[in-house]
Amino acid sequence: MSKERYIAAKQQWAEKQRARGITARAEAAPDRLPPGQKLTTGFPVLDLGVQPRIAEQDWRLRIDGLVENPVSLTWSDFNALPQVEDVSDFHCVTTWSKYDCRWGGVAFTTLYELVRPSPDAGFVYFTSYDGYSTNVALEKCLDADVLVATSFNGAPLPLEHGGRARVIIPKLYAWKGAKFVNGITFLAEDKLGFWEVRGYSNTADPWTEDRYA
Ligand SMILES: Nc1nc2c(c(=O)[nH]1)N[C@H]1C(S)=C(S)[C@@H](COP(=O)(O)O)O[C@H]1N2
Ligand SMILES: [Mo]
Repeated sequence: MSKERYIAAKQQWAEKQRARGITARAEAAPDRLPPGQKLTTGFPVLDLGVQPRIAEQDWRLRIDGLVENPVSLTWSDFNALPQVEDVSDFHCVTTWSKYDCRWGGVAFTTLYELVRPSPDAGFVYFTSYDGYSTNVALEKCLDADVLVATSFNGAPLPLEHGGRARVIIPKLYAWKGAKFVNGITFLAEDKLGFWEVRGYSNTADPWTEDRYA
């Protein structure tokens, strides 16, 4: 299952790059703004009241759980991985959306390839330097637009938006993307994250207004 998703994600990536050259997406496209959302041109900041500033030499991204090759990546290890850019829309459950966010970093599929999850892994649990956590079904992470991002619109990711690195999962509400990420754990069973234990939806699909459980 995961393997097929992973291959499909790689194909989607190639198709998206090609499609971008042919047509720019229309702002007014009726299928672009999910129900109940309002478009913003600013970029609101949502956090738990702390923005942990991690020195380059202290930063780590641990990827573990049901994997053949657990890693603890340093900042230079991370930046030596293949880098990609992707433009996507951002939907916060508090009803604002922002179009055309240009994120740069490492594709989730690259990290998946690196650690080699076991066939039993079906869920991913993300943790952060500010104590935040969130959980996502593995298949939702294997889309080509899911990144661990370290840049935004061509500049290093600002601290308030989750620098040094944050997760971006454009097809889900933005709380599923951990800012200040420091851990990615592959699990056989789902484990609820910070907002999920507080009543937010586990699946978080903006298109069905799947906001609260
Ligand atoms: N570590 C961490 N990640 C987080 C949050 C947080 O409080 N801490 N808030 C989430 C929520 S609710 C949203 S809407 C987005 C906000 O990202 P932004 O501050 O860049 O707009 O980050 C998500 N990731
Ligand atoms: Mo949010």
